[in-house]
Amino acid sequence: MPVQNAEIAAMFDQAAELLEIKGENPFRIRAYRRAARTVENLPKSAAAMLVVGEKLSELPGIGKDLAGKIATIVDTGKFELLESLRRELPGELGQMAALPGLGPKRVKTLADKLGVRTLEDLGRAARKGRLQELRGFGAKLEQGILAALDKPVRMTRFKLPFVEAEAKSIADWLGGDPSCGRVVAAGSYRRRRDTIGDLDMLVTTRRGATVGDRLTAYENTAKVLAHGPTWTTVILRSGLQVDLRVVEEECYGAALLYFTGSKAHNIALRNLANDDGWKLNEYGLFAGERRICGKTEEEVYEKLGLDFIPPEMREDRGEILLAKKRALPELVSISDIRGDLHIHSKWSDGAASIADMAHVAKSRGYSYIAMTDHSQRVTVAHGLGPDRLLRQLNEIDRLNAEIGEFTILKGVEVDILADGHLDLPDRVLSRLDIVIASIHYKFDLPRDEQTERIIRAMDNRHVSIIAHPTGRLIGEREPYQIDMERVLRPHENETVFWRSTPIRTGWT
Ligand code: DGT
Ligand code: CA
Ligand code: CA
Repeated sequence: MPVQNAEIAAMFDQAAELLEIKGENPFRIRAYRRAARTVENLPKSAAAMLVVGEKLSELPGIGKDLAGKIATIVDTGKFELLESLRRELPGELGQMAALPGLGPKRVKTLADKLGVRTLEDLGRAARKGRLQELRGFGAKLEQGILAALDKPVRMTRFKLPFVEAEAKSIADWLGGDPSCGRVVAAGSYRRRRDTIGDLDMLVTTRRGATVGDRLTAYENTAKVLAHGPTWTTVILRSGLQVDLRVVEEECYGAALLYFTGSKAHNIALRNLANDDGWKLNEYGLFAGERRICGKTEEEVYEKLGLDFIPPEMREDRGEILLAKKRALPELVSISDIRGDLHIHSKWSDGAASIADMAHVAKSRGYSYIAMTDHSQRVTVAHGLGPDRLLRQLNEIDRLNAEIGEFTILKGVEVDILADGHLDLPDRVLSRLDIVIASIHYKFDLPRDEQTERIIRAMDNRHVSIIAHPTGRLIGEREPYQIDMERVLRPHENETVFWRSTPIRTGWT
């Protein structure tokens, strides 16, 4: 099993973090982070690209040097720089940098000034009040760190796209066994939750043990926790646990239903079955000893008097009642998406030109995109001030005149300043079709102030959308404190909370 893109990206990210703790050149640090994002988002594995001779050095943010490093990682599974950084900076500095309020810079200060190297050192120093004596730390930060250290160790969950890559390659590998029938990933993965605790794979065959053997022999399997004729559990190199269940073909539907979950949905279905004097389990739906059905999920839902419930809705949050009333809503699917209203280009921190993005969007069948580069306050993203933004509008006019049957809307992602004012004057905002307002700093304001800040931004009549309204980064950053009910409540004298002028789409 070749090294996966996510592993390469993680190595680059960890190296960047340790380089930052060492106080190395910020350009070098940024280069590793940028390369990590590029590798993470590649449509195919870097290892596979190297095999067919595709040049990694032509990817955005990856020059000859980094391409060489990726090739070595793919060859050896090792990143020499990261290993030497780990030797140089032992302890738990990386984990520390991930704590709220701390980052590589502060961790460096802690290591230099207080000799803190482990989480335990950190807790000790914080309890003695040593942190708040340091410049730029303060009592509040110290409290925050103590609170974070106090929390029970959070179980690591994995992001959906990451698990998707793992699931596909496991399915390919298991499918190589001639006795293997269907291979499907169930559990929270099939319900498309944003994070996944472990991956539940279901396989149909009469020779379960050999498929289980094959999983234990998978190149990415790091540890075998359990292995029997119908159930195998392993841990992958990435740390992801995989539960493999083997069932016979005639139980496929009932088993898939059971292992897709959620647990709450299963319990509700089982109760429905009980109401009819039946029994539902992972082998089928039974009346006494007699099997009523179980080969497909559809049959089971039908016998229970329900419409088929898509996995994404199986959370016992009202879907069963709706299915009984034949009133389930239709889910939004990719083909429903007509455009994208939040796009960055090379003008700020995007990777492509406006023309390239418009053409790709058009080729995907979209009717429109809105260009929404950052405003000037976000200097790291090379944000746009009034002059550059107005120049961008000319470029958009030119492109719209050429492209035909497609509209590039003029927009911006304007920063909400600390007091709720916006980072661009009204005279500029009034020239745009769409204005996204969002917060990129001062995430730690008290709830009331943060809510006021956003509401004030919404009161600007040019603002059409508040982007990432909680600031949460899945698995990386907690949401900021905000009273969402209040943000969503219609303003007095207002019938709807949509506070902008309608979008002018140009062709309608
Ligand atoms: P995760 O892994 O934490 O993201 O969430 P799930 O939903 O994948 O949970 P997991 O892996 O523990 O179990 C997979 C499915 O198996 C779950 O969605 C429903 C079913 N299941 C597990 N335990 C029970 C149980 O105690 N009762 C019932 N009825 N179903 C269960
Ligand atoms: Ca699971
Ligand atoms: Ca599981």
